Amino acid sequence: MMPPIMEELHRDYTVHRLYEAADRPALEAALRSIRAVATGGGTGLSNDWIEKLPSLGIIAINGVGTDKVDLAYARSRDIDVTTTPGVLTDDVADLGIALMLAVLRRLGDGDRLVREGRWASGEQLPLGHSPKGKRIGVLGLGQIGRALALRAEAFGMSVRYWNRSRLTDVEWVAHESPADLARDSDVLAVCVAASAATKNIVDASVLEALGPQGIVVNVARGSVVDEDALIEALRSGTIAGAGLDVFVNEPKIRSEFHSTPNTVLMPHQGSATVETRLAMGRLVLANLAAHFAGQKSPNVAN
Ligand code: 8YV
Repeated sequence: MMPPIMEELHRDYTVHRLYEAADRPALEAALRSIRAVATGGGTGLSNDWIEKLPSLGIIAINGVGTDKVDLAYARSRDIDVTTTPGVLTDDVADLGIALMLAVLRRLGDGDRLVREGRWASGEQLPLGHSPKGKRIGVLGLGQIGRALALRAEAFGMSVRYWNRSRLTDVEWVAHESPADLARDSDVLAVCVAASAATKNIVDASVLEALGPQGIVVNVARGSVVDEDALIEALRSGTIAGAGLDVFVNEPKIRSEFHSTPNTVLMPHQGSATVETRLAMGRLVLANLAAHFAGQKSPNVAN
């Protein structure tokens, strides 16, 4: 979390930082008295840790993903799990569009070509592709999926989607399955929340259905895409490319991604802007403050 947020945290609470090795002994001594955990969406808190914290009453996630916390187990121990909804929607959607454009217009390849002096030596970047007139399939039409869909429309794309539950408040074409969606899309934008039900929801059959002109963009979680299948599909030309902000084993991602063609990689930056990280941090502080004031936190997810 950003310095102003950490300052407030330190002002109002006794803070132990798990990620600072020097703090480990103090942390071990304090385990029984720790009443709140602040954590990242990609980090969460394991059940092993929850068991070590008998006084824990709240896990305040600095993010919207709850896949790294066992929500039901936390509830069974009367622990609130809170998130930071709303404030990161636009930035994550922006990054999804940025990744799509980066793949379509070969931003990564072009940047490398210029920097490495290959342009000066006469090498040409192959032509890119226009988003205009293409079909974008949004997998998971929650807040982020909707924001991404609206942006895609501004680029002249037509939107279709798949969502776990039927939606009655949108006019975009709904598809029955992820494979049906992929078959009817040029760009598959993965925005679905990670859970046991959505693990590997983008598998080999979905990538096959997307086809050799198709592009995958993932701003959700690595776990919702079968990475073996994705790497194979990129290598073999089963799909045309991918723009990825999230991976299964972050930050130590599969080394195969270093050499997959037409792939733009980002180190999980969807919500990583100064403005949004401040807004997220403020929500974390608000969730903690309400909890310690004996009130229900505003953004309890379990
Ligand atoms: C953050 C996220 O990168 O919201 C989420 O679930 O993954 C991201 O916003 C992360 O939570 C930072 O702590």
